[in-house]
Amino acid sequence: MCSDIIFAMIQFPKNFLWGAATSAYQVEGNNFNSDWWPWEKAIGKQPSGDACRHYNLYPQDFDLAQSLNHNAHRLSIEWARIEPREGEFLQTEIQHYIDVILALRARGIEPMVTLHHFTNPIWFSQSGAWENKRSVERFFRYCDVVTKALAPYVHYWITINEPSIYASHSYIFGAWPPQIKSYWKTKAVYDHMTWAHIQVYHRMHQIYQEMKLSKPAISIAQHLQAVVPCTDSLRNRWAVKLRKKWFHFGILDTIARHKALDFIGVNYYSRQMVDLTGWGPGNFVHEVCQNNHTPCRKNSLGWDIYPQGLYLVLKDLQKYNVPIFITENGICTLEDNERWEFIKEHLKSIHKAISEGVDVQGYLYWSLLDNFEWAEGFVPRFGLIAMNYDTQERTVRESARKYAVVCKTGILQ
Ligand code: GCO
Repeated sequence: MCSDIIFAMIQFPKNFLWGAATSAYQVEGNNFNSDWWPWEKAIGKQPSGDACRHYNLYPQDFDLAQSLNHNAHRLSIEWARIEPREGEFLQTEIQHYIDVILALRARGIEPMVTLHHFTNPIWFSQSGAWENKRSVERFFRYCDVVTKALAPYVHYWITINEPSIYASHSYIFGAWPPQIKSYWKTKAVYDHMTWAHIQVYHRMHQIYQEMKLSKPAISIAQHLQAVVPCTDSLRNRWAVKLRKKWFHFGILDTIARHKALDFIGVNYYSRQMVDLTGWGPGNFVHEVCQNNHTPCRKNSLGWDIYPQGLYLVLKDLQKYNVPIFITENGICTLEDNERWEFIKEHLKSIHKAISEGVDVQGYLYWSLLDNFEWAEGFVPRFGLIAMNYDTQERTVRESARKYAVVCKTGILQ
């Protein structure tokens, strides 16, 4: 059995942030200046098309979030809308995102804004994307423009979402654009993203200072899995150690060393079972055991549901001594009661970490709405709110109503 955690009193700290997360490309629709747009069509996957038409329907979606007692919401800005051609910044699009953020604030919902969530402008991709070392200054310039415009309205920022997932899916597994398989390129991409975060972080703080605004809180959203060895063999122990170093702590250590980490954004979904069958680099970097040694429930994409792993991850992060926000945690399923179970069990795991001194300050469920799940298209259903993509009709799920009680009271019954 995967879930075996039992607790008595489940009360979360005062001022805890409660809400959900989305990303622009996955919900807005019609992001035709982004690199995923031509790629979806080229590979013949389900295209993102109108998605949830959130670009226009955001007031209605935020009304729903408000009615569900959310006091925080994570969203992202689509770089390709702001800068569709290199160096050309569109004031109308910047204003759009100001309006979006003000719409949240008007509903008493604290925004957390992500500047890069997997997609790039087409021009940026055509000039080598993150492989090119000029990516750092290009991203810096975009962030500079956006921060100057949005600083008065935003406190919490994520510069880059899941650098390790972007780098590995695009450059190790070749599953996402530009579909390359090269360890060297992966390393270059990862290094450029790390360096970009550090530079942008310091520039953003400087902008807030120049504008005489109180200090913002800036981080990355880090994808973290519970890395669990199937046996205690030397090979497995090494693999766990190396993977945690490469994919979990490496980037956090570097940005903490450069004093560019105000909090940690944790995206947690699942565990990874480690049972290596060889000593090759591929075994160490990404071999995942398929033998189901300790079976547990799975989501509709086949990912193990492993709530106690979130506790383990949080304990591992305690050493950084900064606040932690769960910036994503969610389940895709067609059985909504599984969603509520999932949320409940993960909240228990978070509470256990809090009761042991881990400074978790918020929980943002992935996702507010069913949405475009990248290469998987619209099939996986992660939303608190169900989408009918034919009619664009939204339906609040029962799990969302149960979660709303926790959002309101800070108590998990
Ligand atoms: C990610 C992304 C989201 C996904 C979510 C479910 O973290 O991978 O931030 O865009 O949709 O994680 O897979």
